[in-house]
Amino acid sequence: MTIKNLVTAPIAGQKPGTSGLRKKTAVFQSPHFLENYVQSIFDGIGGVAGKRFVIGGDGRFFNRQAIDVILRMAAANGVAECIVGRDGLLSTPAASHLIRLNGTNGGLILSASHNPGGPNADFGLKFNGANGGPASEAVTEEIYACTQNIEAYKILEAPTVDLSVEATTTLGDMTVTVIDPVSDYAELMESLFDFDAIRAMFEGGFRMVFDSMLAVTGPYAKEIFETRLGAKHGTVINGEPSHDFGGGHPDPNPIWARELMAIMQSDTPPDFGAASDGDGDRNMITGPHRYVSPSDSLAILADLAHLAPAYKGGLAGVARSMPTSCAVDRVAAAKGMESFETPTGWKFFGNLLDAGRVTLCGEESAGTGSDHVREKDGLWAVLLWLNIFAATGKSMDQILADHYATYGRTYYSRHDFEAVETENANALMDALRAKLPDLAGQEVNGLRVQAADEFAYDDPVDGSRSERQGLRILFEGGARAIFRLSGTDTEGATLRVYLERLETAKNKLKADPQKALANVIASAETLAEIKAHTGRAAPDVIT
Ligand code: VG1
Ligand code: CO
Repeated sequence: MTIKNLVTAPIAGQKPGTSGLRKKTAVFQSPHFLENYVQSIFDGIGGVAGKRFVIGGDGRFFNRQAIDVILRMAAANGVAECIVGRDGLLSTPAASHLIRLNGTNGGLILSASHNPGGPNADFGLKFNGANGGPASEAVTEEIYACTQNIEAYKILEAPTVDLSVEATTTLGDMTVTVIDPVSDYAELMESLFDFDAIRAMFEGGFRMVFDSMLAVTGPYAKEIFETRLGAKHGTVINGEPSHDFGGGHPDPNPIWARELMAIMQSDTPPDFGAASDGDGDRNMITGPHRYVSPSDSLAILADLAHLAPAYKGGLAGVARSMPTSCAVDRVAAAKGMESFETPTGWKFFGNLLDAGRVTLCGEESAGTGSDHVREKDGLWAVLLWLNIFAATGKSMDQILADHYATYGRTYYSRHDFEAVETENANALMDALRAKLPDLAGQEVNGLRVQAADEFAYDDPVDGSRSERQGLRILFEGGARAIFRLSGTDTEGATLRVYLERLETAKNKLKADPQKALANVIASAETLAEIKAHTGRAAPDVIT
C-alpha cells in the first residue's frame, strides 16, 4: 500500500454554511472536490497525525464511496484510529455521543441533513470537534482558508475496507473499528429517561407513530421504541434508510412528513406522532389533530424536563436561536433560569453547554437537544416527550392547554421562499437593512415597530462576535418579523421569514396560526416587499 501525494489546486465554493459544506452530489463527486475539502479539514485543525476520529453518515447516495476516500486519506495523513458506524451509518447525535464516549479528537459526519439525497440532489460533510459539537466559527474559518490555499492531498492506495461487519481491521498503519451504530446511543437514552414508566405506558395502550422518513433513524427508532420500550411493531414507519429518501425531502415538517400528518388527522389518530430528519438531529412533534410548533415544543420541554430522571435537578439555563420564538424565554423567566439568544446553527450552543450555562437548547427548525451530546437530537426530544406523557398521564391537548394558560401562546410560523435568484434575495435583504434605522416608531399594518436591527452575537463564554445574523423587526406587544437567508441550501437562495405574536387572552388561544399572524405577515410583506423582489406571490413552504 503506497501513500500518494497528489497535486491539486483550490476549488471555489468550499465555504461551509450553517452546518458544514453542502453541495449538489455531482459537485462532491467532481475531481478532487471531496479530497480537497477533507485535506483542508485535516490541515485546518492543525494536522491529524496520531489522532482518532468518528466517521459516519446518514446513508444517502455517495455516503459509502465518500467514507472510503476519507478513510484512505485519514490513513495517509497518519490518523491512528477511525471508529466507523456499520455500513457507514451514524446519526448526527449518535456521532456526537461516540466522539465524547471514546474521547476522540472529533468526527466527520456525512450528511446534508434535511436536504434531499441522490445523484441529482444534495450531499454534505461536516467536522465536529472533540466536545462532539459542530466546529466553531474560528475552526470553520481555518478550514475554509485551507481550501483556498491547498496544493496537494495525501491518499493511501488501498482496497476498500469492509464496513458491513463489526470488526477491528487496519488500513495501512491506521486502525479501523467498525461498530454497531445504535447500541451506545440507545444505552445513553436509557440512562437519561424513565424507560420503565414509558414501557408501562405503552403496555397500557398508549399509541405512537414515528416517521423515520426513510432516513438514518429507522434502526435507532425500532431498537429504542419497539424493542426496548415495547411499542407495538409498526410504530416506526419509513424505517428503512434509503439512499435517496424515496425521492422526498427528509425534512420533518407538515409538508414533507405528509404520511404522518395524514395519520394524525385521521378519525382514530394515535396519542402521539413524531418524525425526524435525514441525519436524525431534528424532530417534529404532533398530537391528535395537532401540529406542535417546534418553538412551543422547546418551551414545554424546558418547563417539564425535570420530570425525566436526567433533569430532575432542574436546568442550568436555556438557549434558543434568534429566530426561534420567545416562548421559552417566558418559561426561563418564570423559573429564574438564564436564557440566551444565539445565531442560527448548533455550533453557537457548544460553548454555553460546555461551560454549564445551559442544559437545554433549541431552534425553530425542529432542533432540540441538551447537554447529553453537542448536537440537536431528534429521538432524544421524542423520548423526553414520552417521559412527560408517562409522568403526567396527560394528553397532548391537555399539555398544550396548560402551557398556553400559564404562559400565553406565541403564534409562530416560518415562511420559506426557495431557490430565489441570489441577486434578488440579496437585493431584498440590502433594501430592508437600509430601512432598519428609521423603522422604530413607525406603524405598519396596525403594528407599531418598537425596534429594528441586524442581529449580532457576542459569545458570553469566549467573547467572539458573530455579525450579520438576520434582520429583526420587533413590534410593540411582542410580535416579531425576522428575515435571513438560509446557509444550507444548494440552489440559488432561500429566504426565510420568521413570524410570531404573543397572545394571552384566554379565549384566543386556539386560532389557526396563519390567521392569528395575519397582521405580522402583512407587515413583513409591506416592509420587505417580498413579492416585488422575488416575484413570488406566496411562500413555497410554510411551517
Ligand atoms: C437550517 C435551520 C437551522 C439548522 C440548520 C442545520 O439552517 O434553519 O436552524 O441549524 O438548518 O440543521 P438554514 O441556514 O438553512 O436556515 V440540519 O438538521 O439541516 O443539519
Ligand atoms: Co439534520
